[in-house]
Amino acid sequence: MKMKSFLNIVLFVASFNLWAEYGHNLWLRARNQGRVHVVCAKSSTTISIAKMELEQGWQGKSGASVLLKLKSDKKIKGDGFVISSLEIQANTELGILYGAYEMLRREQTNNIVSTEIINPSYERRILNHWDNLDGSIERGYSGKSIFWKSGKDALVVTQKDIAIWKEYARANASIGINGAVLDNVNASPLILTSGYLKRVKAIADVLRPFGVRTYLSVKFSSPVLIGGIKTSDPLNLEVIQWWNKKVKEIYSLVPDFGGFLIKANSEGQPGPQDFGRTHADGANMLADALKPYDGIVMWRAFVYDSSDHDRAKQAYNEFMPLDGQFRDNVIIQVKNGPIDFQPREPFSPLFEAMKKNSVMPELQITQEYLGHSVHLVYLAPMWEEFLKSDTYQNGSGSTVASCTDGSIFPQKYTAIAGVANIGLDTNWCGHQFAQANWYAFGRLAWNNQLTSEQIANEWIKLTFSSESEQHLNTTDWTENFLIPVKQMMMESHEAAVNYMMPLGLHHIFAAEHHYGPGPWWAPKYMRKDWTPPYYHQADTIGVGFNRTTIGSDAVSEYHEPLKSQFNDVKSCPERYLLWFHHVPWDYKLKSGNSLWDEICLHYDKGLQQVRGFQKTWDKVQQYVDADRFVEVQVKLRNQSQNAQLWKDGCLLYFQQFSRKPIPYNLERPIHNLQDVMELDFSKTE
Ligand code: GCW
Repeated sequence: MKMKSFLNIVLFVASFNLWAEYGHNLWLRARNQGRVHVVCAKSSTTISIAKMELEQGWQGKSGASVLLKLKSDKKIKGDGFVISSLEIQANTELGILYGAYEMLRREQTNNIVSTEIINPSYERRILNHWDNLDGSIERGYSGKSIFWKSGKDALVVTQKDIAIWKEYARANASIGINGAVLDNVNASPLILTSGYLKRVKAIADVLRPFGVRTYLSVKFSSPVLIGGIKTSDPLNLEVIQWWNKKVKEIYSLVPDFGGFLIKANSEGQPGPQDFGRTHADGANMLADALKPYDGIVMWRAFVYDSSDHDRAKQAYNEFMPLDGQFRDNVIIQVKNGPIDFQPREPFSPLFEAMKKNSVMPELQITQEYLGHSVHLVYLAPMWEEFLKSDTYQNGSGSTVASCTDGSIFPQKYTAIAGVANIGLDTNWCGHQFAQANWYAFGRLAWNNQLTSEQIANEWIKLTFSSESEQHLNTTDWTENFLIPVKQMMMESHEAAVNYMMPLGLHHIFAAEHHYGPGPWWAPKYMRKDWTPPYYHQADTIGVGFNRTTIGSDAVSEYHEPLKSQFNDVKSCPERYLLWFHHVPWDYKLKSGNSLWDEICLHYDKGLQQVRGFQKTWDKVQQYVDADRFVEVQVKLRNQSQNAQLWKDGCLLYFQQFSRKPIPYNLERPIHNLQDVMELDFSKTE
């Protein structure tokens, strides 16, 4: 290896300690406890990173010797590896790197290293950055973009840029993420102009040794907007040639470019339907351009328009008939639920319905609908629930995980995406605990069978290790820090569902910012499916969206026995009750309580859970450094206040329809409805 790149790596690893107390080091805090000798017959930048990581983070026996062995083995798939206590074997250099991180993780979390083959669940494990070229981030809550900036130096690549891109790539590699879409799906055509493509090349060069491939979101109308062509019709020869040329230009700069992500004919974005063509026509045209270079198209199924009676059905209606018509290097990217990253949704029926073309899940790591960077909400339990949902695609046991990772139908490519929560904030994600969501996405993308609890366990040990080094193995640390903090994390998603949208309620957020409550928000000028009353349908009889066979019939998009189960109010799981049914206020639930009482109990419980998190956190002060302790403490106070607003706002609003008292054993609201509503309007005007 050249001396210069060797020094770069040394400096880059050494620079981590400067940020120690502010969470900048993420889950990569451990420092070596002893010497290790790492041997590998091959040398390259990626192998040097693997060696250096092992040397810097070694916690095993001092003086040990570790062998990194590049040797082909059919049992090892893609980026996988075989690990044993002092050896890592892989087919590729990246496999060696992932093995090195796994070895360190196991040492640092006291997980004995036995000989094991570890293959990834998905071939492509990708972060989607909704970063705009001016440096702002759509639904970003952790500062400006790490990739883009505004101003006259917008395209100048600085040493600072390179340093942060390296740290970012390293963090991703350590959890197995191997792709990054660098710009917002609401794409600017400028990304495909030569100045921006040069910056893309600079980023790709930094990410490459860490195995992170670069992808771009592109705007379908780019041929018109920057190509000077009169149309963007995907069947027009000039348009086809324009894209072919553009793709060639990209690969001349970034030879391992991953491909395109496209939001088309959705929320005002242009697409093939503007020319009377289908999603398949549009996607295939781009897929053909990318094919010679092994590039893929990730075509999003997030589509809906205001004319449809039930937004939850639209993606299925548009894409299901096209199953089998997409090229094999197109993957349909589907959000986990049928509507839009709500605190809880049933899985999108497209995961079961598409059988001939590949489908990839899109999860949202950034907490657009889950309290931004203020609320402590660990998302892995929600993702676990989703991945383990049985779709019945190929009989019982056909989980979403197996419908998407190639274990049911052979797929040329398998992939999973997460909308990133990363920005220039010192702690990367805005909230110290939001780092756990980035971590969990990577770990689940690598192994979709992991439990959210296992992941939380790992993350806590790695993230709070430096202050607890002396405690890590003690019962004191385990009982008084690890267990209560893990319990708080594991409960946090259900708590958010309770105080925001229990029992299947959905999309009753304040307009625009999607943070606080807004079930009342319905200005006359606004299209109906952008207002909460469209979703909750509250009236004096009851509340909830009727999606049964006598309602919008969305239930029929699910495979039996789910269709019948969801269709019957008695068998519908209560967590989805108001998603599928309009239920009378005095309907008796399994608990024996009326629907109204149960709604009140859930809102109150959610608030009490957050109050409990505050107590848990205050009690662990001695185990956490002062900076991170105070930061989280303050955020939990804000979360409590916001949970109180949710409870008061929603209960007082829905009470106007239910006309029933809030159960007398519950704490009374402390806000007036009018005040909560005014607060919402003042933020959205
Ligand atoms: O959840 C909605 C967001 C939009 C986003 C859109 C999408 C990028 O509110 O901000 O746009 O989904 O996923 O395309």
